[in-house]
Amino acid sequence: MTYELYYWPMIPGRGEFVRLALEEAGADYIDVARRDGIAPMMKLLGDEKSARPSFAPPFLKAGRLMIGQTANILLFLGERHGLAPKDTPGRFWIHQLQLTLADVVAEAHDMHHPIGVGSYYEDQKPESKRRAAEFRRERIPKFLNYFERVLGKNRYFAGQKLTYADLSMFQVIEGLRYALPHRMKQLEKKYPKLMALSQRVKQRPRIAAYLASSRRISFNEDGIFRHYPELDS
Ligand SMILES: N[C@@H](CCC(=O)N[C@@H](CS)C(=O)NCC(=O)O)C(=O)O
Repeated sequence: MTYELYYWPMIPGRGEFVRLALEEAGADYIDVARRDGIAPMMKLLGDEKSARPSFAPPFLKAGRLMIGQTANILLFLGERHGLAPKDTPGRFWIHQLQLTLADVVAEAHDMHHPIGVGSYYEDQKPESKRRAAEFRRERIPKFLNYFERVLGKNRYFAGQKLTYADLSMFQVIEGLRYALPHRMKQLEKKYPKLMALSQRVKQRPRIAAYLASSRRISFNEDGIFRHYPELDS
């Protein structure tokens, strides 16, 4: 089956967590908006006849199924493609980690949009500076301490076998490195296990091939992880 991924075509954003899972699975998929523009995606978002419309991208079409919310899509793909544990505690544990990573993503976004998603960064710069200072000082270490602790001596979060949460952890670390290179340089040595995990993910054959391909979209200042030097002081 060919999956259809619907996400904004110019940014890695939340769609990237889904792309990484599809790539690692070797799944056949179309990144619809990158191929056809955003019109089909907007049409589905506004489709009055759809019984289960998504509120926002990303969403995935899998045959007759339409699934929205990043963590929900990954729960689905993880089960289908062996990217999640099969036992119930394991499945919910990995889903829990994914939701916690989604919290990091939301806070990374709020660093440059602390007042409102509908306003430009340029119109909320003083507030962004305050928000970013707290994110750098308190929140990143709190999140990374947690992930380092729960990874423990494991190769991957669920043990020996890679799951979608490991792929997402890699993407979050890459995003933080892009957005806050100065701060991450200070912090990285405190998280050797997470850094090793990230490296392991990066070197997986399918991921390495994907990262080197034109399918991988670079981080940029329209996305979630943005580099504004003034927020990384
Ligand atoms: N919780 C959702 C968030 C989805 C989301 O915020 N999507 C963004 C792009 S990353 C969007 O297009 N939002 C439009 C809006 O909120 O109006 C998820 O994890 O998928």
